[in-house]
Amino acid sequence: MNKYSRLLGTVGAAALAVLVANPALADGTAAGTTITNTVTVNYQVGGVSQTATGASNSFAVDRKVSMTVAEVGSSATQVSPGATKQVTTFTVTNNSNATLDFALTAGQLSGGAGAHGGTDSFDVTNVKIYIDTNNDGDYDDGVDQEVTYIDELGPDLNRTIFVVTDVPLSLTTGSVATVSLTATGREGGGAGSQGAALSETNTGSANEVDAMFVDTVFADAAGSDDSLGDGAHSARDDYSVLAAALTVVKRSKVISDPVNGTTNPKAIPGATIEYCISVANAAGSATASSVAISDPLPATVTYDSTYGIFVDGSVTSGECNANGSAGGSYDVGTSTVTGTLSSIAATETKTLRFRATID
Ligand SMILES: [Ca+2]
Ligand SMILES: [Ca+2]
Ligand SMILES: [Ca+2]
Ligand SMILES: [Ca+2]
Repeated sequence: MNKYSRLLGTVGAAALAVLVANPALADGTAAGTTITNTVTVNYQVGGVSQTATGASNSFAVDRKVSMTVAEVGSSATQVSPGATKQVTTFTVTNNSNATLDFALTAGQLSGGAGAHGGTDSFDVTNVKIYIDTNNDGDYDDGVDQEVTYIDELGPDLNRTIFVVTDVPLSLTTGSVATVSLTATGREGGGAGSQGAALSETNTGSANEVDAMFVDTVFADAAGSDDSLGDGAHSARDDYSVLAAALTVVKRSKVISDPVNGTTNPKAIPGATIEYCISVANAAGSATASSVAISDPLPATVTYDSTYGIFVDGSVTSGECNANGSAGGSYDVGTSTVTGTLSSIAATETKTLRFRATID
């Protein structure tokens, strides 16, 4: 029998006057609130009304501990290989009827199904937890503070929490890292410090002597990485990699030689060779930018400064076209041709061309 039904049994159907000190919240009457119930009994003796008698009963409302961790949004955070400070966003809501602290921990899957499809295939690094200090819903580097717990979160209130991580290099498109955020209820412990661990109690419900004792009941659900009624809740989100997949091909062809000219030329000393470096990006890939090419020439050829260097040309049927715009440079000291291609989107191919003569 709970406290409320026990009281009803005591007073029967007599008039009830329930005094509730705190306004009702979505999460119920605040823990520790004293509920006083006074009964009045009127009676007569010999047909004459007598002074009324009565009784009152008080008890304290117990503490229901419950919280919800939820991912913000419903898709993976898309990241580039090597990207730093990549964000997944969660909310932590206090569904308890008391102000509590909430310890925060971030976890990672080691394999298994991702939160948004795919399979967990890597771990992010440098995992940190931040609170949305300025309450704008976005992670602001240098503004939002790194935390290990939420301090003094009142009933019905929530905070936005960011899990911020770095992504390793050399990952391919479709790689998934699943992270979880777990919030564990703690005693409030005062502002500015994390309160003690919570545990369920069962003191006040056994008899009325202990009615003013505030018991603690875990009413939390099972989340992605916690259990039913364990004083904690959790949710997951994914990082999904979108990488560029570049293929580089270096071609050469003989343009002319000192004997045959441009008709069926051969690669004899004095012949002019055209080098073409093509860079292709695979379908479904991220756009590659700042594509910088560096090509040290072998000692047996001499760079053709008259012809120059052409960037952003195209390839047709596996052959480099004689196009592109003048660009790039040649460093005499290191005998190196360099040039930068403009951004290469998925399925695009761009080239860098130059000529040299065989010594
Ligand atoms: Ca992982
Ligand atoms: Ca913010
Ligand atoms: Ca606290
Ligand atoms: Ca739980």
